[in-house]
Amino acid sequence: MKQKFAINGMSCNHCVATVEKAVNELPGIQKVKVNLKKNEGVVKFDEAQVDAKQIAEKVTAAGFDTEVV
Ligand SMILES: [Cu+2]
Repeated sequence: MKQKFAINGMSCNHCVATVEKAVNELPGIQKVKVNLKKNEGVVKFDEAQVDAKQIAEKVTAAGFDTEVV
């Protein structure tokens, strides 16, 4: 499935890379696209392996406030 997340606190492409790398470490992630200007990320994933809550927790652990939108 595809899920959008609001991600706060990103200020540059390094932050984008940090978020994308962290999310990609989870199982079942198919695609991660983070948009710095919109402060959001769209993640495609296999819901049999991972869920939106786990993805949000991973982003938070990487240092950015996030919520499922
Ligand atoms: Cu940055």
